[in-house]
Amino acid sequence: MAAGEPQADCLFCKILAGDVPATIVHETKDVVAFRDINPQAPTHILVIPRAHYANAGELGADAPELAGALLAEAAVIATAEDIADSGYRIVFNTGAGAGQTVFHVHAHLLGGRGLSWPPG
Ligand code: D5M
Repeated sequence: MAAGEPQADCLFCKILAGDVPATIVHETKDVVAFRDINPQAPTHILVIPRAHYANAGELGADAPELAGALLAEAAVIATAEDIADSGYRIVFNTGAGAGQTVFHVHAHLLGGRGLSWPPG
């Protein structure tokens, strides 16, 4: 398997291909953002690279410029969604033990309510 190539059994690759519906809020040539189907905050958006990397560690190691682009777009979306001033959180669950269930790297962009620390 070549790094970054679409995976037939990947839910988010299917969303990118248009085979599974999603409410897309933002896209660039490298990054797509859509609303989480099970929102944990008034604004809960997933920001993903078009290229398939399993998790944040793989993305950072194999494609650091793309990792930077993803974070930059998350900030653009936070401003567009009007959650930047009140504060927002970007979360990469990495590994099943940390709650990752979809193994196509995604940033959870959460905002619109108070966010406590530490997370669960
Ligand atoms: O986050 C995976 C996230 O993906 C979880 O918050 C639900 C979301 N999800 C799952 N299926 C869909 C579809 N079809 N559209 C939008 N959002 C979806 P993780 O960090 O891997 O647990």
